[in-house]
Amino acid sequence: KEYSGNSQLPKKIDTLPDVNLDNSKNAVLADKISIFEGDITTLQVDAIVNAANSSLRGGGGVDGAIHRKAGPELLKECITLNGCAAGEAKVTKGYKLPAKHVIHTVGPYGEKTNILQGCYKNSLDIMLDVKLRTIAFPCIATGIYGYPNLPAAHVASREVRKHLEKNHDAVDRVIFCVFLPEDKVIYEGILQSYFPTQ
Ligand code: AR6
Repeated sequence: KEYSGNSQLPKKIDTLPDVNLDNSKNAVLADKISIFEGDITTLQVDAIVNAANSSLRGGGGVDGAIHRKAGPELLKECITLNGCAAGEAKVTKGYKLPAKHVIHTVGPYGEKTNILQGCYKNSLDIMLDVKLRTIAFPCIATGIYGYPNLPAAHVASREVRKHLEKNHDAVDRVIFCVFLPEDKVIYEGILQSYFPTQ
């Protein structure tokens, strides 16, 4: 699917990453990053991340799609978790999904950067704890919760880069799963600056 143009998109993506890149790791890290455009529930990975709400009882958007595909056993396990605060993350099995696990995280309602950072950091920390090697993230909080797409993509890229700087040996692949054409354009525009290929 090719991007066909949208006048609301930023003309230029010029925010620079504020991580101190360890350039000696660039090639290794860039090799572990992908963009996938489409439905996250089709991905056969160790974990897909769910942009849930604090009840963890399902909802619309990607949350609805994940619960529909996983089947009712997922909701049963989620109910035992007693909810999840914004910025935190909790893991379940994947049930009927091709993904082995679902990491449920709750984005901020509105532009609260530290909470969105927490979503990525805590999801990646769970990945490490549970020894999962492949993970796919949707564009957390940018749908129903209304976080602006471009700043959200910077937060996502920065947190993943920071995590991989320390933990790249434990990670085989991080997939940014974009669902909207404008997010594909945004991630293609900025990932190169966080994950330069040389
Ligand atoms: N695969 C990948 N990405 C998807 C899919 C899919 N199947 N469906 C939608 N997206 P949203 P939020 C994208 O609204 O903003 C729920 O009701 C979507 O285009 O799902 O964190 C929860 O229960 C957007 O880019 O999550 C909460 O109440 C991104 O996923 C609330 O929505 C996130 O959009 C959470 O809102």
